[in-house]
Amino acid sequence: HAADAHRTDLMTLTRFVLNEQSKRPESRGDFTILLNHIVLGCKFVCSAVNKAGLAKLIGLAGETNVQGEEQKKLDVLSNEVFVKALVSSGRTSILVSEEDEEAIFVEPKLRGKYCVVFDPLDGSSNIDCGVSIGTIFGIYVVKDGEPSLDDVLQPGKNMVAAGYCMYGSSCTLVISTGSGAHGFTLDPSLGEFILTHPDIQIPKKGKIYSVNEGNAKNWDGPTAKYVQKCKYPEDGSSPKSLRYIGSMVADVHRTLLYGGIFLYPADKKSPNGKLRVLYEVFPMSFLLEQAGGQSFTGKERALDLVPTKIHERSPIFLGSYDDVEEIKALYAAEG
Ligand code: AHM
Ligand code: MG
Repeated sequence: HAADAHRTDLMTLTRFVLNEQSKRPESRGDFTILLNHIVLGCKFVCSAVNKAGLAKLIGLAGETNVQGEEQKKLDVLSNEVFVKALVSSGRTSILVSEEDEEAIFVEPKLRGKYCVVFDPLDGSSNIDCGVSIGTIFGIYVVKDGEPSLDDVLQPGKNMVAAGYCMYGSSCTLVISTGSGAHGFTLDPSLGEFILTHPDIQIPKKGKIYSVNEGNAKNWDGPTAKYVQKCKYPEDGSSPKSLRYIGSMVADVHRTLLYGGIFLYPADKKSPNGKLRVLYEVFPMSFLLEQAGGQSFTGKERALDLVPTKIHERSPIFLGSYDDVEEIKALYAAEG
């Protein structure tokens, strides 16, 4: 049909979220406004990432971030864009960014009811070679009264929304406000995110595992046993394939669409793993659960974890329901 070639009824991200919010009687459009500012940040970063080679944006900015890593110019730029967009939305009170050691408390006249935790540009080791990178974010609502760190040191299950934007071969934004995980693709000619992956359901069991095996000599028993079973299954099934990009957003996005498991376990050198609870582990765990998968820390459901510091880390095992069940069983057996 000729009509199919040009869809005329486009479900943009704004329209989708307005629809979702209209089902909530208390909604006054604040969330939609906040999200529009997050989307502006994502579009800016997408455009900057695409032009990275041209604009000579790549390279060290000569600064070091909180975790002692060298910052690339694109990280700095992305962080600034997100902070300014979020503050100017007038809908936030507290911001926690991977790039800022301290939480940012928004000045009283611009305050709103949301806290946003985010990693403005994750996967920094992949910037210079043009491999997929992304932005990750989670959103909490502040309690009444003066905003405080307690508003963000909340278990992930208290988030009201979470999402990521992947700057890959296309620019894809996946978001959940607690009723499913939905994927949108940026149409560059329109400058709009269009719904392309409604209600993503992760396969119940997958054929892929994703982990940095270079750390194997330092793994604990259950992780080592699990990965061994991926390669040499004991139940007659085929071995799993290994895929590891080293950008959490890209590795999780593939896991969500194709199924399987993503692991960033503890090891002897990093007893809490590498990934950050607030703006890496929680948003991804939220999305995975919304898509029918699971997320586990090695001890508990990841979304039950109560962070005590804004830059806290945790081991993470997330993916298809059945695959995460297996790793849970191995940790349970260890006692
Ligand atoms: P970053 O915040 O410095 O970009 O590090 C986070 C990234 C994740 O995207 C990815 O899952 C992980 O680090 C990869 O770590 P490793 O290089 O140790 O495998
Ligand atoms: Mg990161």
